[in-house]
Amino acid sequence: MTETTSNAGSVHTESAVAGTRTALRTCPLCEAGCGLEITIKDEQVTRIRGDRDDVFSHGFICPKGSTLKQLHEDPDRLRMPLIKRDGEHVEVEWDEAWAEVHRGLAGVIERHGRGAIASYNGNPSAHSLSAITFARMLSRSIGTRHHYSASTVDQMPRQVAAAYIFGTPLSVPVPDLDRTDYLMILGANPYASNGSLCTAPDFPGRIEAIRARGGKLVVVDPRRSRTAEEADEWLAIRPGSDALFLMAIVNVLFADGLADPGASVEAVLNGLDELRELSLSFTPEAVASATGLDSSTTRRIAHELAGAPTATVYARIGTTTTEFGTTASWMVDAVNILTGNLDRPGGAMFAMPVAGGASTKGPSGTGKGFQIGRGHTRVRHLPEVMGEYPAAALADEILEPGDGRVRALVTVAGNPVLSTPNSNRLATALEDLDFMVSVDIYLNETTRHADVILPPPSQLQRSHYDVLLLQFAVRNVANYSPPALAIQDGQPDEWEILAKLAMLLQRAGTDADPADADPADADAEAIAALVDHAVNDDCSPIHGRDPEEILAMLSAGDRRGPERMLDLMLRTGPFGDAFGANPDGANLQLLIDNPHGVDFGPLEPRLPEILRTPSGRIELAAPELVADVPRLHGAISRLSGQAMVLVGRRHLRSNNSWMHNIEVLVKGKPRCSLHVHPDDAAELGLVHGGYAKVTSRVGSVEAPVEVTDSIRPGVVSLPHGWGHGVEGTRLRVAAERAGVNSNVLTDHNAMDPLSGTSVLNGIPVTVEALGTR
Ligand SMILES: Nc1nc2c(c(=O)[nH]1)N[C@H]1C(S)=C(S)[C@@H](COP(=O)(O)OP(=O)(O)OC[C@H]3O[C@@H](n4cnc5c(=O)[nH]c(N)nc54)[C@H](O)[C@@H]3O)O[C@H]1N2
Ligand SMILES: Nc1nc2c(c(=O)[nH]1)N[C@H]1C(S)=C(S)[C@@H](COP(=O)(O)OP(=O)(O)OC[C@H]3O[C@@H](n4cnc5c(=O)[nH]c(N)nc54)[C@H](O)[C@@H]3O)O[C@H]1N2
Ligand code: SF4
Ligand SMILES: [Mo]
Repeated sequence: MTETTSNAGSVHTESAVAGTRTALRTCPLCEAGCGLEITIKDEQVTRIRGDRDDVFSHGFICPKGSTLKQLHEDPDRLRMPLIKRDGEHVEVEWDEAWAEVHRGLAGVIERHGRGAIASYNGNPSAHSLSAITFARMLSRSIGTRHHYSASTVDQMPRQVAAAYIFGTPLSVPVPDLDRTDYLMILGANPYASNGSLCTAPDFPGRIEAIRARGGKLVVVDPRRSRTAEEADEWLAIRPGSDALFLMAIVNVLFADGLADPGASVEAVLNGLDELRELSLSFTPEAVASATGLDSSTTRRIAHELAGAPTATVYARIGTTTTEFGTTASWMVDAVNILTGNLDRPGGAMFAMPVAGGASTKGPSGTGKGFQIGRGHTRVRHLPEVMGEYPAAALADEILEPGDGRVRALVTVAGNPVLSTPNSNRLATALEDLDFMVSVDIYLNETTRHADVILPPPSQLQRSHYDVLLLQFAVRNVANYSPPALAIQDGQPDEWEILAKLAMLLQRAGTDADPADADPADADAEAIAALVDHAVNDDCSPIHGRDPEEILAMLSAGDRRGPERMLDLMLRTGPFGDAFGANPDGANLQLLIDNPHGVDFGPLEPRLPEILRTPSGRIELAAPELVADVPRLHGAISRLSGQAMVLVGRRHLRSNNSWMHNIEVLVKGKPRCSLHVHPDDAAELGLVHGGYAKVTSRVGSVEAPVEVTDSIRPGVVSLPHGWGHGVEGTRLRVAAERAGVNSNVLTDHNAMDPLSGTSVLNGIPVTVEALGTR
């Protein structure tokens, strides 16, 4: 296999102590992307701390960042492929694993055709340079529409709204944290999560700076989260009602003559009058019983947002994973626009991604716009969105007999058995498959169903650049890290695994020998196609150049794989060197020479250049969004009468479902507990430290109770990603603090129809006391 770690030593500084060196590496665990300084002695990591010279994170790190060492050393982390034999996973050599993958896929294709293969991509693939550059090759090679991912249990609504309004699913405005005077956060808890769709290392510090300079923080959350505790004001909203609250703010902005987008935005704004019409009936009084927020508060907040020198509204998972996720995201943009805060410092701005930004491609100011529904799921007829189907539809597609039934599954960095709705049903479905292959570092609740597991090297053995997440950064920065530790002999890099899997999928059904599929060939083909595309694209800065010359420049020093592709993205990006045309511009060498990152400055206004709508204007009342407003109306009375509902929460020392095998992170008080308000506890006979049975339409779990006034009455909270200790998994630490899986309770039928995203917050439940144990 191709060796891609050849430049690993280039930024390492040898210290005075013999055999000791320092490596710099961006943390890949969450969206903050903190710079890490890693001390390595005799090829063992001895210390990880924040890189004080990192241009973006300035030394900030959370408790998870330093555990990349424990993750690397975790004896349960897979180093060799596993094959399931007689129901048990056994270690095998790579060649044997590949032969098994080839056999398995070929068998399914022979019996059922290509339409029977599906893929699921999980969250860590959004942070992996290998996956960013090669996962597309893999999904194309599958040759079906059956793509599923964690996006439809996460941010898809935010992307769909942005796509209709601004033209691409990556044109998502981010709150200009460092310059704003007023920040309103809905459904996000950056003190635990460190932010999402807002790449901002030390988000908490940036929030504290707002208050230190005399600004205001308002947090809208049914829980008094850690972030709410730091806020000037906490609004304990009823789960699922954020779209109504924001619509009421829009109503007030129009009614009280406060709506003023500003001249430059207004010059490219469609739909202002339609939005005014739409908002008429959503007065603060009309929605008050549904949101649980009194009308005077809503009015005051609208006036504060309009009156602040600058203000920005930011909303995340507590608003996107609800039945009105897309509408809530639309309303966030609407409020930012109407208060004159879109595209200006201190408001909501667009990043200018240094590499690979969708919003920097194609003709500026206009584009094809956005459509969904190129294909529908077989069973529930749910539309395709951004090239994928809802994760919550996967189990149906496997279990329901008939033509086109899914019979094989490829998972990459995903744990859908803990992360997607009605997970018991999905576990049953996975057992029913003819063949499953997983690219993953653990034998866990999902991969235990796989016939073959292909483990990539550890995070510290791989290079890094956040192609995706830097598209949502609060500054324009670029930071590349080479691998900190060398890859073991014979261990393929993650991109090589993905490329080879793609090749086997393409060749399945032919009599090609799997041993002949060399990732280097797929890489060569892919880069040639990318270069060809760039020189033929009249919007590219290298339009008309000689592809051979470009390819030779990219391949200098034997650069290959993700690094070579990243170099192309950097050089053809908005700050790029355009292969000599702009000699001081960015390229990979610049980033290698600047291992603490390169700062390209604060966000700058990007209107109208950023727009990619067919009209070349902001579509504030896109017909697809408008068509769903009657459904929002219909929810007012239902939400007003809502009984007990379940929401989630995150903890700083946890990371979705997969960092629970790291002792230093999970030790201490069990985190997977049910938060209950004292009034509800009294009424239901629940006691602190006792157990409760929580039941929804689709399932039930038993969890320890924590009585706390930090939650709104009528709401209980359980974190997701737990429920370990299942037979056939190999997560010894996690099994000791197994917790329960909250997605046993979430309903696969409940979704935001505009984006196919599951409702994970505001789940109707009943809660019964079980006594103490
Ligand atoms: N109820 C409820 N459910 C939720 C949420 C919620 O708030 N509430 N949140 C949702 C959100 S936002 C998300 S993003 C999803 C996450 O859902 P998923 O992406 O499905 O799950 P993760 O827990 O991130 O699991 C990541 C998997 O990748 C593996 N892994 C880790 N690093 C690597 C790597 O470098 N390479 C490879 N190949 N594998 C790796 C891990 O072992 C694990 O199996 O969960 C969603 N589910
Ligand atoms: N430590 C840690 N960090 C993480 C992760 C992790 O698992 N652990 N996961 C990463 C991932 S994949 C993501 S996507 C991000 C997510 O980052 P965030 O969006 O900040 O996610 P949470 O911390 O879960 O905060 C969501 C908040 O929404 C609230 N909420 C629930 N329902 C509603 C509602 O209907 N309305 C409103 N207004 N609020 C509601 C919850 O009480 C909770 O406080 O975090 C990332 N960072
Ligand atoms: S905040 Fe996120 S990126 Fe920073 S150290 Fe923690 S897990 Fe890593
Ligand atoms: Mo996520």
